[in-house]
Amino acid sequence: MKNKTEHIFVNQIGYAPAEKKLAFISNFDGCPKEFNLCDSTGKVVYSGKLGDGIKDALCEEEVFCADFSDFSEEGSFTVCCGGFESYPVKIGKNLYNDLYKSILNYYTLSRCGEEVSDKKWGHPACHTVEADIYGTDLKTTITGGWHDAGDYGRYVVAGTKTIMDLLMAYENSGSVYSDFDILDEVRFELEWLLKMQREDGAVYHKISCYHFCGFVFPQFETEKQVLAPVSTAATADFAGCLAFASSFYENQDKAFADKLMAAALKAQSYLDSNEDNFYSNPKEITTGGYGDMNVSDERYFALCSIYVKTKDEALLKRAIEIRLKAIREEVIDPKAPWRRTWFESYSWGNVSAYGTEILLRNKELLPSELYEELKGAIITRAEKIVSVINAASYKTSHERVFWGSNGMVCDEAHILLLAYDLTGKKDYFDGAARQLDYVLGCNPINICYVTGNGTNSVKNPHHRPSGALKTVMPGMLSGGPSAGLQDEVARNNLTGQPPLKCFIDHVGSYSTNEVAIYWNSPLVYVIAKLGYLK
Ligand code: G3I
Ligand code: 9MR
Ligand code: ZN
Repeated sequence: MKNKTEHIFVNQIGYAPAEKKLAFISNFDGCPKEFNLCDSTGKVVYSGKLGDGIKDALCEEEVFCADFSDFSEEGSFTVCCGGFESYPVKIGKNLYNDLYKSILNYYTLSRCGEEVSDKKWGHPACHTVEADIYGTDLKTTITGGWHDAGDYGRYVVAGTKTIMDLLMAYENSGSVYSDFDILDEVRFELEWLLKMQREDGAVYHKISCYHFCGFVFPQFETEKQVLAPVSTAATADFAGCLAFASSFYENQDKAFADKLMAAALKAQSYLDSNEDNFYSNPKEITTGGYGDMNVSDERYFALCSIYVKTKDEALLKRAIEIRLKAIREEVIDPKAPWRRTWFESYSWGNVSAYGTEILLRNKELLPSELYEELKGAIITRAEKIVSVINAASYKTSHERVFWGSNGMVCDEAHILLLAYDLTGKKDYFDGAARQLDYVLGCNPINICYVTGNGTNSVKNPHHRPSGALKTVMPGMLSGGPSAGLQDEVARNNLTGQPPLKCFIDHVGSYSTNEVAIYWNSPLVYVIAKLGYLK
């Protein structure tokens, strides 16, 4: 018995009337060359020809594009082809408001150290017990911050990336989406970050229990916590993030803004007088690592962000020296030619694009040739991403599919949207929109990767509160397919699958189905920037 929806993949949240509208159809016996758009009565309201099939190495099947961009009537439809029918396709305005609210509400529900009031997901304050300061006999109590992901750890590297994305989203959606106070939510994480800074300006890498707990609600993880050693990555991310964030609070709370900036400068001063300190878990700690053996991008981000606040040209000079040194000393690994040592990125492990974007927004503070060079670097990255998208069966930006791939395609969409801001070239805007289509349903799993949204969405994420309640918290973007098969469930169920099918909606698959604050945050940014809230 064929499943009517199995071959047609659509953005399950909806399409903007005036924008490009693509559905994807995986080849099947007798697949015709045309498709129809049908209204809720089954009446054909639009017919079109399928594009040429593309069979790429990410999905290993021939996939056709069904382009219905020139149909702009608002309403609910289905894409029909050869007896198969898609999930409902909505065309209209303001289709993203509920999704946007739910992916933002995830942060409020993830708050640590204070009571969370929610009928289903609420709980008393958690993780208020003392923490060992690793390597000393001292203890401290550090409350606040968001739980990182499916676990309850609180990691500086993850929190700072999240804040950057949410604040950049706020710049585009703050006025449109007044139902959710992004600045207030981000302030909750900033207040926690301030507690993570040591007297000398260094920043502790994370605070968590020594080991991951079972699938219980947060208040039942009562084991001893530990404040992990300081790291250059955490200190530099802290400096760059808090300097950038300080501008957002200057009007509403100058004292808080000044506190953020002072802490950023103190972190920078620590960086200036200390060699790189690469984090890796001490043997007693087995929670998340966020290890990073290249912190030139973090140092660059910090210098760029503080430069535009202080106008101290020596900082700009040092930032550019870091960038040029990395490019000059680039050693291409023949086994991994894609792994460049310097390219603009918004990922948690390579935050260089935040620095470059901050500089490009302050054109008047840059020598013109530097502005042109940085603009050229973003355009080069965008052109490469667009060429990958054009050759991809599902128009995605993956070159490889690894842990957190759904967050990665949203980060790549951020690069495209920055390039669009710089050039007005619509290919970049459209390429970013395709990444949103992909995570919301235009994928070979035929799933909306955001829990509680869309017709067929992720139900069993690797997320402790959801696992404990055996129901799913809405508004969380699953990490998505990962060809690395880095957990037992993935290895047992996905071996032999093509990369984009290396996903299983199973609570045990943390490498393909966990959720994370810094996978939701680029999604928040992309929706806000595409203007889908209007
Ligand atoms: O960057 C390389 C890429 O160049 C290469 O092509 C690819 C395939 O080999 O691997 C990529 O590296 C992967 C990296 O994620 C990319 O960010 C590593 O294989 C992969 O092991 C690494 O996984 C990280 C995972 O922790 C394990 O360390 C995820 O990024 C990171 O999101 C995840 O973070 C966890 C926290 O530790 C704990 N809290 C949950 C959170 C989400 O799962
Ligand atoms: O739940 C943990 C998840 O947050 C991490 O991303 C993942 C990788 O570090 O580890 C998960 O914890 C598992 C541990 O690694 C192995 N034993 C089972 C734990 C729960 O799945
Ligand atoms: Zn907690």
